[in-house]
Amino acid sequence: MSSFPPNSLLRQWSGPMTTELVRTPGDFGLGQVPARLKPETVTTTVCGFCSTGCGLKVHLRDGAAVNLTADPNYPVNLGMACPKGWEALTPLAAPDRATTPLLRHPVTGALEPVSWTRAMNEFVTRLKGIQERHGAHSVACLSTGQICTEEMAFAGALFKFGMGARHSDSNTRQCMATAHVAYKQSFGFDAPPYTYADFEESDCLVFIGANPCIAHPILWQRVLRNPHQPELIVLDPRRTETAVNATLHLPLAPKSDLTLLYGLAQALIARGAVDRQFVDAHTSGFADFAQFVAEFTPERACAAAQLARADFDHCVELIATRKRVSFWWTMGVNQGHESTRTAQAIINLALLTGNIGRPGTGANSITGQCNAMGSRLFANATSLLGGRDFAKSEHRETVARLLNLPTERIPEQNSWAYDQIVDGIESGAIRGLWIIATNSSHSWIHQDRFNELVKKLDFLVVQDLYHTTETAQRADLILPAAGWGEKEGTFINSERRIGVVKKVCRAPGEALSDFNIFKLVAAAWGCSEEFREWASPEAVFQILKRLSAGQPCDFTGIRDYRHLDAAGGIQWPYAEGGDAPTEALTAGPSDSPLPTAHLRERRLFADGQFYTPDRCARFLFEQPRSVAEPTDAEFPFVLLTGRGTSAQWHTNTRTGKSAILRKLYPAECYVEIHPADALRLGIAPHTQITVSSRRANLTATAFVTPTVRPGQLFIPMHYDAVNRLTCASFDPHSRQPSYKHCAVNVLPAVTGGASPLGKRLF
Ligand SMILES: Nc1nc2c(c(=O)[nH]1)N[C@H]1C(S)=C(S)[C@@H](COP(=O)(O)OP(=O)(O)OC[C@H]3O[C@@H](n4cnc5c(=O)[nH]c(N)nc54)[C@H](O)[C@@H]3O)O[C@H]1N2
Ligand SMILES: Nc1nc2c(c(=O)[nH]1)N[C@H]1C(S)=C(S)[C@@H](COP(=O)(O)OP(=O)(O)OC[C@H]3O[C@@H](n4cnc5c(=O)[nH]c(N)nc54)[C@H](O)[C@@H]3O)O[C@H]1N2
Ligand code: SF4
Ligand SMILES: [Mo]
Repeated sequence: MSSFPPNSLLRQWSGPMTTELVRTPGDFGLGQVPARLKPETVTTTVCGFCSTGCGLKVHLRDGAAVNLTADPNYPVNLGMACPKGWEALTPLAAPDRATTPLLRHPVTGALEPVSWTRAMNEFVTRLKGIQERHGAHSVACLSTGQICTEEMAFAGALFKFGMGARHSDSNTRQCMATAHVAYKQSFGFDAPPYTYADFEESDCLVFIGANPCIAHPILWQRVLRNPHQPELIVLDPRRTETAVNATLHLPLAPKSDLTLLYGLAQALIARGAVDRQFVDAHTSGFADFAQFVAEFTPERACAAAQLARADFDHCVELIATRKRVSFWWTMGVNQGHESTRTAQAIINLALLTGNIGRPGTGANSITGQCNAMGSRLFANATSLLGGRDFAKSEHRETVARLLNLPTERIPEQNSWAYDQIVDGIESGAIRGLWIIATNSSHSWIHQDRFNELVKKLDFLVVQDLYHTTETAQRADLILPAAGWGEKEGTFINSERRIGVVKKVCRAPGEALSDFNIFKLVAAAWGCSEEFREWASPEAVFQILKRLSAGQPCDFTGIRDYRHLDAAGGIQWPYAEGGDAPTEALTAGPSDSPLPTAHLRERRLFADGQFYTPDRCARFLFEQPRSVAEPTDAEFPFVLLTGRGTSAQWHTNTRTGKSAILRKLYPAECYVEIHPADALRLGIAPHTQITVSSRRANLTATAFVTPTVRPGQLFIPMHYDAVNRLTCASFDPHSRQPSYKHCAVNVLPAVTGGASPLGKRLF
């Protein structure tokens, strides 16, 4: 530790501000000279909440952000932003920001401010001590899809190649693991094929377990710009905001998707809607699939999904007859007990009808967090850097060569998944845990068990913007992080677009960017020599380019941040020597009049060549299975959970800090319950009710509404008690938690009374 000079590093790293990143349009591509900072000027950045990745203009005074507006020139959002985007600067100024490291006092148990030197000293001594006593893999890491790609790559490389540990996963497991595995198995690589122009080019959009009106409002705006009078089919048990706008809403029974989708495939095959030419040339396994789905008759599908036969037939008719059908799925699919096969059942529909690779088509998973796509490719958690495989020796050798590291530094086995890490705490295999930019104590499934288990840890480090999160409050050491807007790097959005985020504010107190925290850790751990090249986010971007070379996600054609900025972000793949992103890259003909933004778009598989060894996409399927916790007499309701409003973000640590956003959603937890159930149980609107599962119960306000069907309840995930109820069950292939199904009961609360707000919620 003696050679470790945090204070000088701190001084060096806390600046400079955004000056070198503020440019006038004349700068772009014309040399590298930064514009002089004017008293009032504007820079661009990408939003740090959802995976839409909207472009924002940040208005600066004296180099610091004073306001922001939606960027009309960014090809993603075309001048629009949702409430979270407009309010993105507010959470940075919250009074509960962590401004110094905080260490739990061994006697009083209080979290007390300490210097970075002390914090790093504790970090290293405690975690190294655990490794010495219990082995290198007894320390685990849970990270995130919400920091920059350069930061997550640094975290993953440092943790595995520097600290010698193996088990790291992230909140992307809760979110995108299913899409990741489904694509990898079906297409040979984790590659969402679409571009956002497809929302406007489709003549039939099928949304499955997705509520973009709330969760991806700007993508929904893109749907509304569609000039083709498209059919909008929504498969969601709830009559969501999106379902209300559908031309056909199929309110399927929760978790009946797989049977229904197989039934749709059977019916499409039976009516001759198969694109034989495409299937023969570009897919494998169709004959087996057709045989497998033969038993999924319309009667069986409708019975399982509790749908009217006429609606089923109408859906088949639309998919069969429309020319450009696109399938979009999100958490209603990914968060299920058989989610990987369900996602692949969607992929199968696109393949068999030849709806892929053309404008307005595709089997399209919409991503969740701002950089979930970055974490899928570069977090070095469950996949080796660049979408590679830890278990393949040639992949390990390539990465070792590119990083100038001995191959032995790279673990030969994959990490445990999130749930296995949690089980590892229970068994005593995991003794130290480093949690970065995720609030597990609120968001993990069967929360009470998680929160009991973390008490068993010898050392828990939490790296967050706020010291008040449910997880930070349980930490032994809190590392104060700079947030979006206070650091630079890149994000990759849902359509594979790499965009630049910039430092437009100074982080409060001694908070450091995650990137600089990893630098401090590397120095304190004694492995900074191995990470000498990882000097700045932009230096790491060059390393990432190298790691992408020759992979499907190759982006070696991007020069640097400046290039990305000038181009309005660039979608991968964009290999060196490839077409310039400002040229027309849309595959296939299009008859729609398009804005210039369209010229900056690209989709995959126009040539029908997939990333599997035989270049064919695979039909993958499996018999449906029953849910982990079916309803019964004691717990007769299905609990659904998900996003509540466009103004709430996950565990609300950020959105809860904005007075404007707080006006846009109910302060207290509420439960959607059908009027027939409310009447039967004597539950009056806006009174308190108790919802109980086998694990816990919570009290919330009854929102009596026919959005849910009888026998179903819905509670938004943003209220912390929700995951006290959920049942820890997982898809066997992706190990993603099944957040959207557990058995519960509901009763008027013992205490009764009106809403704690004393007013109507809606
Ligand atoms: N405002 C806001 N936006 C967000 C987020 C946020 O927290 N707040 N989070 C972001 C993230 S990380 C993600 S992953 C996305 C999530 O985006 P979405 O997946 O669109 O949002 P959810 O509400 O979780 O789930 C979507 C729908 O799945 C339905 N569903 C439940 N069970 C089933 C089922 O068995 N089958 C089918 N077909 N549908 C079912 C639910 O009723 C719900 O309407 O949103 C992103 N955007
Ligand atoms: N019941 C139920 N549970 C769910 C879901 C559901 O639908 N239903 N959805 C799941 C899904 S899809 C997701 S993605 C997860 C999300 O679950 P979480 O990841 O736990 O949710 P967030 O509130 O986004 O937590 C991010 C944390 O990182 C901090 N943070 C933000 N930016 C930075 C940064 O730059 N650096 C650092 N160090 N910290 C930062 C924030 O303050 C916050 O504490 O929840 C899952 N849980
Ligand atoms: S839609 Fe997503 S990316 Fe766009 S402004 Fe809203 S939160 Fe930000
Ligand atoms: Mo997510």
